[in-house]
Amino acid sequence: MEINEFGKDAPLSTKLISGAEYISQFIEKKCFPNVFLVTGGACAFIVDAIGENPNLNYTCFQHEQSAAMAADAIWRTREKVGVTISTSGPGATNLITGIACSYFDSIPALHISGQVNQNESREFIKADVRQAGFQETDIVSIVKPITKWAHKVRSIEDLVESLDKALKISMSGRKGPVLLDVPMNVQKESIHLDRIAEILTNKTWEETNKTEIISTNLLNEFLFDSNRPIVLIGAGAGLTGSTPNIQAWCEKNKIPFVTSWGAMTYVERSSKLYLGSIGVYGNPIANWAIQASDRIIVFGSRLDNRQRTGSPKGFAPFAKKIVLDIDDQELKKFANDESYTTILFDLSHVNDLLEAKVDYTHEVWRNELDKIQNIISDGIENSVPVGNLNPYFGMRAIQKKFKEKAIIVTDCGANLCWVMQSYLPDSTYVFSAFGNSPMGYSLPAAIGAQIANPDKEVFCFIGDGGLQMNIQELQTIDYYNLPIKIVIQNNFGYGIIKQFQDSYFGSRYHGTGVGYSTPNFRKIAEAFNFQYIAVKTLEDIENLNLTNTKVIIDMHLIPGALITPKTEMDRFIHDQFPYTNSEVIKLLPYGYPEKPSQLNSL
Ligand SMILES: Cc1ncc(C[n+]2csc(CCOP(=O)(O)OP(=O)(O)O)c2C)c(N)n1
Ligand SMILES: [Mg+2]
Repeated sequence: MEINEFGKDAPLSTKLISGAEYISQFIEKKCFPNVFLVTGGACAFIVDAIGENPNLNYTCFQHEQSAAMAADAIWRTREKVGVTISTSGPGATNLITGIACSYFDSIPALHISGQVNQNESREFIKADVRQAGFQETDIVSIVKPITKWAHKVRSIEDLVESLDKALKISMSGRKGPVLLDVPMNVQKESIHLDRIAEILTNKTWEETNKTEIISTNLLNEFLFDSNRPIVLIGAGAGLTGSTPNIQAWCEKNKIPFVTSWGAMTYVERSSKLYLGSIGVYGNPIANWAIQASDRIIVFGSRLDNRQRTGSPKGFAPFAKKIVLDIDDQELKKFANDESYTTILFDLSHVNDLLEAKVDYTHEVWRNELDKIQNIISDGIENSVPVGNLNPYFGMRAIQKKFKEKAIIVTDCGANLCWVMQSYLPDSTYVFSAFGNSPMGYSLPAAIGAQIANPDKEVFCFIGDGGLQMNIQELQTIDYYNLPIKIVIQNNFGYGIIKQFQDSYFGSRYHGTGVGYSTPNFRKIAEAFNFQYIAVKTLEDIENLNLTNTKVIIDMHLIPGALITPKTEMDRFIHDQFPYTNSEVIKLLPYGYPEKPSQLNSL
């Protein structure tokens, strides 16, 4: 921050500003200039200062959880830091699920909670009581495990230093959300502009980022005797903006590449070398390629158990893997497996590595992959019995309606899988809260995305269950007149859990069919002033005529619509349900183990 930025031309008489005004000016200069909030007594001074700032807007949500999820979507779709303001106690605790979405997916966000006056607080009365001030909650301790930094501000000087520090921490290294808890008396206190400048010049903290110095020849050395290389691109690469360079390097050296779901949006999916996303719900050919590969370069992916399954030993059993990641703790996971080499590396410097020229015979590997692709099925036709609307075909049909550069936000459950397993057009940007995956994320995230990108078309894909988790935000969409297109992938139940119950609980639908119900979405649409369209067939979808207004498209699916393909428990990623591909295992030369228990024989 330029130290004289705050009121540098201000006349002497206005050289004092309050804590609340300072927060408002800081956000105006450093963050996305539309603040997401639900007000309350303990944050009223901040909300007022924001409202009185002609260069800042604010959006009122109906629940703080949604404000946090919408702020998360600002970075994902605009690369500006989203800000929330909430009151103390329940206002702040309501943020938690949204903050966790940002934390697990490495998304910067700044959350500012109001807190009771310091002279009314537990700290002040020096007794270990549960609560002293009305609505006093120790939000800092509560969010510590899901923020990069959470801090209760103790004075206005501390506020000035902490805002600067919080934002820098949020955006540096492996990015993530931060929270500042600001007592009311600090919001009201005044500070001289010269003092602000002084504080920012004499910071008491320092940024540190550790990475290893590595040989530019690293990839060359790793691949020198490889016949079946694969590059796995993770969201860590996407978030550093390095994906186009990595993809260009793959194209130059003809190395097939796959992605995690989180990274799918960052690559050109129409490339012939792109095989799809991997994992439990991955695309079959991408999974097969991983399993057959002999060398895998992993750029910025934590290889969680949705990618490697609960039996990671069965993931790429014939490959040596090299993992480049900015988070040393993530790399520790691989310490006991000698097939992994790990390198602590900031992928924004990835160009240094991409000098490597790889010498291998692409055609042989390509032929093998083509052979597999030609005999396996992608599984999607098995989702529903013929004659019913297939969610995958529905997805393909609705894609044809997307405008160039449309933003697609998807939710959680079967509907998430159906969207992510479909190859979305290159020109679309697609995301979800992949690591935390709370039901109801995509609705407020679509609001954040639409506010941050008013010129783009925003689609919110969501299940009937997920919609009910944040249904109150339909009011926010109506009030701000946002032209969001909501597609309910309505299977009248908690589909993904039912599928799990089919496999392991003899189709006893406790909590998913029994005890779960859906409202009349037509009446819901009417209550919130949405256009409502029910679609029951592919033709209905093809005939959709979407205009620039908000709409709920209620896509009726049969309750038993399945996620196909899916890797079930105790299987490896190439061995997915429905088991139409199992025979192919035998055709391949690599002698795959079929069950984790057979791994020792490898
Ligand atoms: C907040 C939250 N509660 C519970 C879950 C567990 N869960 C995951 S998916 C799911 C069912 C989702 O139903 P729906 O939104 O209709 O999606 P479908 O699987 O039917 O497409 C549940 C209960 C969750 N992910 N998030
Ligand atoms: Mg459902």
